[in-house]
Formats: sequence, C-alpha cells, structure tokens
Amino acid sequence: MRCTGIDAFLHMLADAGVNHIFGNPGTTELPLSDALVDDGRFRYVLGLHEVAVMGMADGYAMASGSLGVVNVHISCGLGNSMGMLYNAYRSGTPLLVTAGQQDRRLVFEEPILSSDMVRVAEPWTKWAVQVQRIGDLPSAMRRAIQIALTPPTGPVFLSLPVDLQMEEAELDLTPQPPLDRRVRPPLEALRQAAELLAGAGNPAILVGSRVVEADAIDELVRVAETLGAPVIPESGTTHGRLGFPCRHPLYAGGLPLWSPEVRQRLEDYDELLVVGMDLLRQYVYHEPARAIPEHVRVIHLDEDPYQLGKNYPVEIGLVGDCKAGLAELDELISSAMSPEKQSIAQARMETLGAMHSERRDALLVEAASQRDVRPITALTLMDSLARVLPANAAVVEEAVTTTNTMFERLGALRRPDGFFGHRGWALGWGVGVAMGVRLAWPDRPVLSVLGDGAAMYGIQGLWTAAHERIPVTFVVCNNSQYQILKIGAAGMKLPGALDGRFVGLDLVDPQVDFVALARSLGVRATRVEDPEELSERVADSLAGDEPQLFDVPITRETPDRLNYG
Ligand SMILES: Cc1ncc(C[n+]2csc(CCOP(=O)(O)OP(=O)(O)O)c2C)c(N)n1
Repeated sequence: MRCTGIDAFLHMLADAGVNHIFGNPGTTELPLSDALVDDGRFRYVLGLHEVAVMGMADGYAMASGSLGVVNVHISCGLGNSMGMLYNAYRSGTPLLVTAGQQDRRLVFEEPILSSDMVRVAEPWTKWAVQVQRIGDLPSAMRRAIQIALTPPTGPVFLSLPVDLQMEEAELDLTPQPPLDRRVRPPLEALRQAAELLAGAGNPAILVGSRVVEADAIDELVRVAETLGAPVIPESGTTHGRLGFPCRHPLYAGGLPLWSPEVRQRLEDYDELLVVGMDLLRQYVYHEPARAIPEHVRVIHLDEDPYQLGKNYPVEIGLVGDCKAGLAELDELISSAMSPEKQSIAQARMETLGAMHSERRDALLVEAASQRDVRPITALTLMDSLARVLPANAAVVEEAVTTTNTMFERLGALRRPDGFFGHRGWALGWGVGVAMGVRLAWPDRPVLSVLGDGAAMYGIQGLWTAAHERIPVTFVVCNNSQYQILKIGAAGMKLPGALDGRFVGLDLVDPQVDFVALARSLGVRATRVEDPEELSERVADSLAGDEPQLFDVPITRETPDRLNYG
C-alpha cells in the first residue's frame, strides 16, 4: 500500500484493535494530529499535561487488558511523562509510547528540543528505538506491539522523525496476528510443587497483581480452598491489583511494610506458594533485611521468569501462565492430599474464616467509635465510601495513609478485578488512571481516592474528565500534608521526625483549594466535612454521568506507624 508514515502507523494500530490514542502534541507530532482530523477509527484523548496522558493510557490498558497508545512531544513531553512511564514499567502495562523526533535533515545541527530520546526511555521500557527508514516502520510497529503484549508485558517506545511521518512510500502493512502467549508450566515441576504443598504442615499463599492480569482469581480461590491456606496480598504500598476476593474467608490481609514485621507474619508457615508477584518490593530498609524466614520453602508460579528466585531462592520455580498453572496445580494437589490432610485443610479454613470475620467486625466497631470525631478520620472517610460502593465499581487508590487497605479489610470490594493500586509510586497517577479505567469500562462506576499530595501531581487531568465527560468520582483525602513521609521519617528514626518536627512535608499556608481548582478545570466540586453527606453525595455521583470531585478534610494527626491488617 502506498501511504505516508503516519498513515501506516494508524493503519497498523487500527489492525491491532486500537481505538484510543492518548496524547499531547507539539510541532513534531502535528502529522498525527492532522491525520486524525478525518479518521473516524480513533478517539484522540487530549491531556493538558503528560502525567495525565500517560496515566490515562496506563489505566485504559490495565482495565482493557489491551495495548495503550500514547503520543507525547519530543524530549520535554517525554520527560514530563517519565514518572508515569516508570509506574507502567513496574506494573508491566502494555503501552506503545511514541514521540515525534526532529526532521532527520536537521538533527545534526542540534535543532530545538532534539535529543536522544531512546536513551531516555530505555531504562523503563522493554524496547526503545528510533525508526530511521520508512521501510522499517511496519516491522517496527509489529515488533513494538508484540513485545509490549508478550509476558512479561510492558511499555515500549518508538521515536518517529517528523519527516518520516510525512514521507510517502510503498509499504507492506500486513499485521502480525496476536499470539496466544499463555505458556503452561512444565508438568514435572507442577507435580513436585503439588507434592510439597499437599504435604505441608502449615501453607500460605502470597498473591500478586499478575493473578488478576492472567484472569486467574477463580483458579487461585480453588487452590486456596483445597489447601485451606490463608491468602496474603502484597503490602498496601505495592499491591497493585487485588488477586483474591477480600470477602473470602481465606483472605488474610496484606503483608506489613517493614521486613521484621513481614518475617514475623510469615514465621509460622512452612510452605509459601507465591503467585504472580514480585517477591518482595520493600519500602524502607530494616534489619533483619531478610523478610522471608529461612525455614520457609518457597514455590513460585509466575509468567515472568526474572521474578523466580530474584531475591529469595525458591524450592520450585514454575515458569508459566498463572491461570493454566493454578488450574493444573489444584487438580494435582487434590489428588496428592491424604484424606487426613483434606480434613485438616477444611478445619483450618473454618478457623481462618472465623478470624477473618472477627477482624472485620473489630474494624467496623473501631469505625463506629470514630464516627463523631471531627475533622473526620481516615477510617471514617473510607467507611463512608465503603458503605455506598456499588458491587461492580472500580476503585483507583492513590492516598496511601488514608486508604491503607481499608476497603479490603472492610470487605467493600466485591469484585476484586476492579481494584487498582500503585506498584510504581510515581505520584500523579490516580487522576489519569481512573479516567483510563472508565474509558475501558464505560459500564462500571469508577471511584478515584486521592491524597491531596498525590492529586497535585496530576490535577491537570481533570480538564480531560470535563472535556470528554468521563464520569469519574474523585475524592481528595485532604490532610494537608505528605503524611506517609512523616511516618517514613519516624520509621527511619530521624531526630527531627522523632521530635514531631518536619520541613517540606506540610501543604499549608496556603492550603490548596481543590474545589476552586477543580471548577476552574470544568469539574463540579464540593467540600464535604460530614460522613453521612459524603456517603450520599458519592453514591449519587457514582450513579451519575459526569465527573465530580469531593474535597474531604481529614484529621492531620499522624500515627507513628501504618497498621496494615
Ligand atoms: C512524583 C513524586 N514526587 C514525590 C514523591 C515522594 N512522595 C511519596 S509519598 C508522598 C506524599 C503523598 O502525600 P499524599 O498523597 O497527600 O498522601 P498521604 O501520605 O498524606 O496519605 C510524596 C511526596 C513521589 N512518590 N512521587
């Protein structure tokens, strides 16, 4: 087919099933903007800052399980988006990130904004390349799409010189049909793992985000029930997607943050089945550094071989698809378990289920006891939201000390696949991700729970919510500070922090006026100080068809530590 570079680019995206492009243009991206004028195949979603652009693409790709496509401006646009690219890389989100490059005839002179973007993007992408010849463009596109979508999935980067976008040539645009990338783990290794697990005295399961991404939650539930094993997600700082239903009796609450507490939590187990998870991404160094006790034998199933034995030696490493692996493992464990072991597992499940209910009841009692405290507490805020969260809601969390795994502990998330938490911790992610999730799931209400600190890194995204009428409910948990950093400083035993004194961690004088800010970007906004009113307004907003923001002042009192139950 005879066409320009940019037409070839769009043609191949459409063939790959892409219908959204998230972008913010400059001169070197104008051939794309211009080509989209008469192209009905794509919705171009403009963000007014690259943090929002990349965040939206990340949310869209995570929720849809398909390729997210991003187009940002040369050098500076890419630079602005790097924090979000880091998040996408850590989450393994399949993104095709593109930027225009300066005209190849000018580059040697070092024209405005030209630079070696491939070197910039390389560390946080699986593959980064500048296309130099138009004849290579179709092959570059096929490779980029396939690499992004092949496990371990992740972002890729293409730099496209502006003159190449406009150049015409005869090109073979034959698409690469999608590969079925699910690989079954080797049977022999599965048998050995099943033997070990069937004979375990006290097994537990650590679950990570890739279980959700492999659509393997049901399979994991079956394995957990067969073993009567508690299921523990990653700590609240890195748990990303929720790989196990939080209302299930075997849901045992997330790992703690610090290595001594993780050790203590895992001390009583003899076998750990780890599934679809990075073992282990910690937050602050603590002694003893080894979070997994020495006596615990680790069996790890993951599509990403790099994760197996990365930090802790594994007894058995199962490389392969979580869904296929868990289904086979369950059958093998069931037939390897003696009747005596089966009844022990059932009894254990009952005990763990009772403990689960007790923990939840205790949290509800605590929430009730705080209901009249003003300004409201983090728990009251989360409880007020939990009460009205629809069963099919998607939740995007970026308010670390407020959210604190409370939705999970309160049993508010009835569909675990709708949960999105941070895996990267470059802030500014929650505004855009929530919008991307809603674009991918137009029929599911989306709640974005944001820290006031986090919100300010991506707030320009609200303009897109208004412009595109993307109905997301944003709740800003406004403690006017970077509270997690105060807790972190105390955990590091820094002298000022132990004395309760901080520099650069308070967002006061002036406090940010989120209501005025949101309204200026076209989003309806209200400050809410009462829990009942919050529940009512959020319920209405989640059922509505426009974006809304609620600014909720909460207590500024900082706990010494975060209690992730
Ligand atoms: C882009 C970026 N800049 C700075 C940080 C460092 N940082 C981590 S947590 C945090 C504060 C978060 O504050 P907020 O969202 O209000 O949540 P809180 O800790 O108060 O619950 C900051 C500044 C970061 N992670 N990302």
